[in-house]
Amino acid sequence: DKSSNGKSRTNVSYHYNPEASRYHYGTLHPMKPFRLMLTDHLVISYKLYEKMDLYTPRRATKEELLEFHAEDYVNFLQTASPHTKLSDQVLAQFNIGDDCPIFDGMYDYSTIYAGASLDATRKLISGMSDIAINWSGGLHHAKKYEPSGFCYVNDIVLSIINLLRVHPRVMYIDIDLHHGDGVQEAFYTTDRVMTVSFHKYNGEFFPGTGSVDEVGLGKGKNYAINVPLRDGIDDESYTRLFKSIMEPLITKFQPTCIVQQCGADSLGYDRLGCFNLNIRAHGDCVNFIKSFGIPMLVVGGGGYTPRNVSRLWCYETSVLNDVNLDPKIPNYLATYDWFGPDYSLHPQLDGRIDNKNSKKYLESVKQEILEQIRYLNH
Ligand code: ZLV
Ligand code: CA
Ligand code: ZN
Repeated sequence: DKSSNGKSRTNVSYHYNPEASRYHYGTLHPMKPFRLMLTDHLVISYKLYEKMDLYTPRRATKEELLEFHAEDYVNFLQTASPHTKLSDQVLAQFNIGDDCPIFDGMYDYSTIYAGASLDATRKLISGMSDIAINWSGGLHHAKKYEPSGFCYVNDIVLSIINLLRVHPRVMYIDIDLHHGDGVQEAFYTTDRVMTVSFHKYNGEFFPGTGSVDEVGLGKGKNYAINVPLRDGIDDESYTRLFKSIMEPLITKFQPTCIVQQCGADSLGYDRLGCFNLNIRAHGDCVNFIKSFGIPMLVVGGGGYTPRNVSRLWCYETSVLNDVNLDPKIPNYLATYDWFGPDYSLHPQLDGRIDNKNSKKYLESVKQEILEQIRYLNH
C-alpha cells in the first residue's frame, strides 16, 4: 500500500464490538466497560475512522479460549450466573469474589473482548494490518484455571499463542499500573516470548508479583523483565526509563511482532492509581515502540477514571495513525458532557502525588535490567 509520496504506508486497524461496553461488573466495582463507548465516541468525533480499517469482530469461540484456559474453568465461566447459587467451595476454587464477581453476561463479555484481540491478531498474521488496536482487550491477570484482578479470560496470552504460529519471537510490553502477571506466567519458561512490565511494586500492591529478580526459568531465563516502581512517578522519569530499557531490549531480542498493553491506570488522577503520568507521556511510550516499525498488537487494560481512559486511548489511536488532533474535544460528541469543564483532550493530570522514585532508585533499577539484557543470547 503506497501513499501519494510513494512511501509505503502503515496500515492500522481498529477492532471494536460495541456490545463490550454494555456489561456491568456491579455498581461499586471500579471496572467500567462503559469507558469503551466513551473511547469509541472520541475516536469517531475526531474522524479517525478515515485513517484506519474498522472491524466489528465476532466473539471468540469456546475452542479458541481452550488454547490457553482449562476446560473445567471455561465450562464454569460459561454456566455460572448471578441467579444460580454456587457452593463456597466452587466460588473459592475459581477465585470468585469482589474483584472478579459473577455478573450477568460475564462469559459473553469475555468472548467479546477476546474475540476482538484474536481478530486483530488475524489481521497482523495475514499482513493486512501493521498495527491492530483493541481497546477492549488487555486483561493481563487472567490465569489458565481462574480469573484474577477483573480479568476472566487472558486475551493477550491467547493472541500471543496465535502469533507464535508464524512469529519466531514476540515481545510483550505492559505499561498498565499493575504487574502483567498472567502473561508473564504463561510464557515464563520460553525464550520465544519476552515479557516486560512496568508497574507499581512494593511486595503488597496487587497482584504482589513483579520484583526485578523475577527473570524467567529454564530456557526462559532472562526473558521476563520487571520494572518495579514507587508511587508518583512523573512523565520525564517514566519515559526516560522506558526508552533506555526498551531500546537495547528490542535491538537485542529482535522481536518479529510486539504486543503492547496500554493500561490507563498509570495516568495521574486514576481512581485506583498512584502514578503521575500525563496523557502525552503515556502516548510517547506507544509512539516510541511504533518507531521501530515492527508489527504491533495494541490493547487496553486497566483505567478507572473513564473520561481520562477514553482521552488516552483516543490520543493513542491518533499517535498510531500519525495524526495530530486538536486538543479541543469536538462539541458534537454525544458524550461531550463527560469531558467538562475543560473539554480538552489533554487536561493536566500530574502533581497530585509525591514522586517517591529517587534518581538513585531509578538508576539502580535501570542498571540491574541493563545487566540482565547483557545475558541474552539472541
Ligand atoms: O488494571 O476491588 O487488591 C487490569 C488491571 O491490572 C486486590 N485487588 C485484592 C487483593 C485483595 N483484594 C481486594 C479485594 C477488593 C475487591 C474489590 C475494589 C473495589 C473498589 C475499589 C477498588 C478495588 C480494588 N481491587 C482495587 N485494587 C483491587 C485489586 C485488583 C486490581 C486489578 C487491576 C486490574 C484490568
Ligand atoms: Ca504493567
Ligand atoms: Zn491495572
